Amino acid sequence: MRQAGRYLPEYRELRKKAGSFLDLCYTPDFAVEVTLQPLRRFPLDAAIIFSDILVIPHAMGQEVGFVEGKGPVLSPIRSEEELDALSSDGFTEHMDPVYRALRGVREELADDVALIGFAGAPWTIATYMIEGGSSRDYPNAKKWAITQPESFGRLISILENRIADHLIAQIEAGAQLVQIFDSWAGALPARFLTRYSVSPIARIASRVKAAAPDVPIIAFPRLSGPAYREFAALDSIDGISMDQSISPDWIRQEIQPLKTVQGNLDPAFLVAGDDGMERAARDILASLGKGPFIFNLGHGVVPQTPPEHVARLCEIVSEFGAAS
Ligand code: 1CP
Repeated sequence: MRQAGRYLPEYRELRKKAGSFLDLCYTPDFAVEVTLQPLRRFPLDAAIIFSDILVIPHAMGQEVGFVEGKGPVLSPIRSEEELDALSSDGFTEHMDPVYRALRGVREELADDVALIGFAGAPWTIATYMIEGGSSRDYPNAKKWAITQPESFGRLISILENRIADHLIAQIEAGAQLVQIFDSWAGALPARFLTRYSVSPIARIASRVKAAAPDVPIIAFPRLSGPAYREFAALDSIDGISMDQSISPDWIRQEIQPLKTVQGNLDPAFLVAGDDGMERAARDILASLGKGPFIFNLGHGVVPQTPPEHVARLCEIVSEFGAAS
C-alpha cells in the first residue's frame, strides 16, 4: 500500500522542495528519501519503492501531471489514433531513475527489511489513461471496452508488456517482491473481470515468474468481492492483498488455504486510533494470524492519519507476532 505520503510532515516538506510529484518520483535521491521516511519512524518489515502506477503511461508519451487537491491529470486517450501515438521506445531509459532509486534504497535498508516493487494492472492504468484522471464511473473506459473490444484489447496488451518489463527491471534493480495493483478491479462488470483483470494479471505474473522464479508476486484486485477466489487460483501469483470490504473469516476460509494473504485493516481505523483501531487490528490478527499472513491495510494511508497511530499499530502487530 502507499505508506509514504502527505500524512508525514517530512514528506510534505520534501515534496515542496521537489516542486512536483513527478520530480519526486524521477529524482532518485528524493525517491530514496521518501521511500525511507516511514521506515525511519516505524519498525516496518518492508519498504515499498516510492513511485506511482502512472509512470507507465508517462513513459509511453502521455502527458501526466499531479495537481494538488485534485490528483492525477492526464491528456485523455480516446481514439485509435491516440492509442497509435503511444510509444514504447526509450521505456527503460525513461524508467532509469526508478531503478536507480531501488538500488539506492536497497543499499540503505537493513538486510531483514524487504524491498517491494510495484506496478498498476492494465485495467486500472487504462482507466486513468482514458478518463484523463480519477473517475467514479469510468464511462469512457467502459464504453471503449464494450464498443471496440479489439482496440481496447490492444491497449490492455500493450500495457501488459510494459508492466511485465517494468516489474522485471525493478527486480533486477533490487526489488525482492512485487505487487500488482488493480485498484479499480471492482468497477469491472462481472462478465469482463476475467478478460480485463484476472487474465492480464496472470499473463504478467507468468512473464515475471519466467524471468525471476523466486520472487513472490502479490496481486491486489481491489473490491473484487467473491471473485478474489479467481485470483487466488492463479499458479503464478503467490499472495493476495485484500481490501477491507471482505471479512477476515471469509478470507481465512476461502483465500488463505490457497495463498498468502495480505490485508486488510480499513485505513480509517488508522485515522481514528484508540480502542477502535486496536480492536479491529486484533480481530484481523486473531482470524488470519495463524496462516500465511502479512498484516497490512486494505488500502493506502490517508493524509488525515496521525503518525502516532501508525506507531501504535506497529506495536500491536509486533506484540502479536512476538506472542505467537
Ligand atoms: O509508500 C508509497 O509511497 C508507495 C508508492 C505508491 C504506490 C504503491 C504511490 C505514491 N502510489 C502508489 C500506487 C497508486 N497510485 C495506486 C494503486 C494503489 C492504490 O489504489 O492506492 C493508484 C490508484 C495510484 C494513482 C494515484 N497516485 C492517485 C489517484 C488515486 C485515486 O483515487 O484515483 C493519487 C492521488 C496518486 C498520487 C500519489 N502516489 C503516491 C503518493 C504517496 C501519492 C499522493 C501524493 C501526495 O500526497 O503528494
